[in-house]
Amino acid sequence: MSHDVDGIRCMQLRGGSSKGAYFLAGDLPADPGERDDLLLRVMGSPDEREIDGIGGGHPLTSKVAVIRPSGAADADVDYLFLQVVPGRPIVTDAQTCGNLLAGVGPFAIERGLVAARDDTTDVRIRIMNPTVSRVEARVQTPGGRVRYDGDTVMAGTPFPAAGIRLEFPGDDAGVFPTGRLVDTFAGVEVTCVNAGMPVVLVRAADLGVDGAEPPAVLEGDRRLRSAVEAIRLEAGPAMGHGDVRDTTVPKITIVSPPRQGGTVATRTFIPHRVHAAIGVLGGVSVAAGVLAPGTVASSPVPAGGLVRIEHPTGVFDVHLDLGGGGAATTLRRSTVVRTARKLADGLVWPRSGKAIG
Ligand code: NQM
Repeated sequence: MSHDVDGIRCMQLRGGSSKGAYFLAGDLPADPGERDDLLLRVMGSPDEREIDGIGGGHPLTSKVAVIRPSGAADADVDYLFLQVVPGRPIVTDAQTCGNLLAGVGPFAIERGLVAARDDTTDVRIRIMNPTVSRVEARVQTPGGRVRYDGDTVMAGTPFPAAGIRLEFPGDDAGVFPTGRLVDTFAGVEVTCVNAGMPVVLVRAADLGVDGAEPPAVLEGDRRLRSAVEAIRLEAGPAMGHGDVRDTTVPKITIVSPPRQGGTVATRTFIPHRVHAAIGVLGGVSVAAGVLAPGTVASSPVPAGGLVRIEHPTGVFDVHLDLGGGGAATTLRRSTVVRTARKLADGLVWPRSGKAIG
């Protein structure tokens, strides 16, 4: 069977505040190089607008989830996230995506990898990207079918849908990968944190911005963009990621005092465009940096560990429990609620492999 002639089975879902193409691993080439070439041609990159593919021309809508039955005894499915970078011939597995993760449970049930049980079905997911490795998704399945409609409103998505609870068990790995609560990179004090997504926290005032600007204003500020990239290029190796020029981690989150009754206000470079909201695991990492004392983002948090993160389109709530202390802080558990929706199911056809003429 030829993928180019016969098409490839694919389901498109909105997962959280992102949108992606979901594939069964068995429907894609096993060789990662061939797979990535095919995905660039399916999504439409390297073209900034992805006009000849199903990608949406923005990192948040140019995402791929690859799912297979799990090889681990304590998981039902394995989830590999691939970021197809619009405008560049890059497909990277350097990070996971907690937003597309919301669609993994529904997809696994729809494709028959997991049987719907009662009114809700728990799907145990092993994440194949670094760094978080396990999550349990609770999907609503009344009458044995995935339910997408509901009343859960999730900032970053205008319409209500059925809530999906994602629970991340913690581990013993420290959340401060440089072993310090504060570092100085490119002359700016930062906190490097990784509670599922590598993130560098920077105070807005230290970058000469207010921190409440719309994403387009921040993206249009060339001075700010180069300051952020200079920090990122120094932070990447210090966080254990090597040269990060061509990859999507770490993210940079600019923090400032809250304006809408939340715990902290954020704007996040992912890492070159500014997020319309905030990533899920990016949010968990920010929350860890806010809850731990002594970082550039530490803020008072009510008992119970609810951190309310303001972002450009609303507020993202993260419940988390930290262990250890100081630079040896660990994540014990975190829980978030997302929604997902099936948008399309069928075949996709890649453009031809001819070079750009
Ligand atoms: O942090 C965007 C998104 C993400 C990642 C990004 C995400 C996460 O919002 O878990 O979800 O940071 O590139 O989809």
